[in-house]
Amino acid sequence: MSNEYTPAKVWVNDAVGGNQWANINSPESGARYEKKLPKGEHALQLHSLGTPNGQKVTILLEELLALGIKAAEYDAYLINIGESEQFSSGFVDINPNSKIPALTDKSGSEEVNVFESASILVHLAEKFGQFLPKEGNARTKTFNWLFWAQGSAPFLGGGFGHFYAYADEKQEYPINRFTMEVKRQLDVLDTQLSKNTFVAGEEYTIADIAVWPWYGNLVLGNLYDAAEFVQVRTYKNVMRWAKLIENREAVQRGRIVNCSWGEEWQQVVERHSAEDIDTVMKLRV
Ligand SMILES: N[C@@H](CCC(=O)N[C@@H](CS)C(=O)NCC(=O)O)C(=O)O
Repeated sequence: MSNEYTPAKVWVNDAVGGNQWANINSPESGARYEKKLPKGEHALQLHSLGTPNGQKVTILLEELLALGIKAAEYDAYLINIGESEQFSSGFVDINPNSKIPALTDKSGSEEVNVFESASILVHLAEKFGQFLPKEGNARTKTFNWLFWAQGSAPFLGGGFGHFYAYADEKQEYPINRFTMEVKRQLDVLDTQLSKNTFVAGEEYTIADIAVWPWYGNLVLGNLYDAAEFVQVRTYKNVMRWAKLIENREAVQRGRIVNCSWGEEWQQVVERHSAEDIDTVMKLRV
C-alpha cells in the first residue's frame, strides 16, 4: 500500500474529486442563499430526501397513518442535496446542520423544528404514543439500539459507502477499514436478532425503523451494490428480520417518499396525501 500524501501544516479546503458527493460540503456552516421553504396544509411539514436517513421518518409516519392516526398526515417536500438545497436560508432555519431530514411540527401552541432523524423518531413516537415503550427496560433497550443505529450507520454510509461506491479512486486502506467495521456491525446485529424477533426485543419499535433503512437495505441488496462484497447472506438473522420489516406495507410506502431516482414506481417526489403514494405504487408490475 503506498501513501504519497503528506498533510500540510495547516489544512486548506482544496479537495479535488469529481464524484457527485465530493464537493457539496465546505468547512463553513450556515445559509448560502436566500430561499423560503414551501408550506403545505398539514401540521407536520417534512423537508427531506429518500435516503436511508430520510426513509426512517417517512416509514414511521406511514406506520402511524396505518394505525389510523389522522394527525400524522404530513406534507413531504424534496430537498435535493446534490443541488445544495440543504443550504437555503429556509432549510438552515429549521436545521442549522444542513442535513435532511428536518421536520416542523405546527400542531402545538408554538411550532417546533425537529432535526436529526432519531430526534424526529422520538418526537413522533412520543407525540402519538406508538413504537416506543412508555417506560422500563423495554424503553431503555429501544434507546440502546436507536442510539446504536445513529452512532454506527455513519461508518456504513459516510465511511464504507463513500469509499466503496462513490470515491473516484478505489483505495484499499479506507475500504478495508470500513468493510471490517460494517461486517463487525452486521455481526453485532445478527447476534442480537438471533435472540429476538425485532432489534430491541419482541416489539417492533423506532429502533427497527432507524436500523432497517441502513442495514436492512444493505442485506437486501438495495445499498451500494455491495451484497456480494460484504457477503450479506452469511448474516441469516439480519436477512430474516430485513425481509420481515420489508413486508410491512407502511415500510413499502415510506421508503419511496421524497425519492427522485430509481424506477417510476419508486418515486414519490413530494407527498401531500395518501393518494400521492397510491398512484405511484400502482405503477409496480
Ligand atoms: N445524523 C443525521 C445525518 C443526516 C444526514 O447525513 N443526511 C444526509 C443525507 S442521508 C445529508 O443531508 N447530506 C447533505 C450534506 O451533507 O450536505 C441524521 O440522522 O439526521
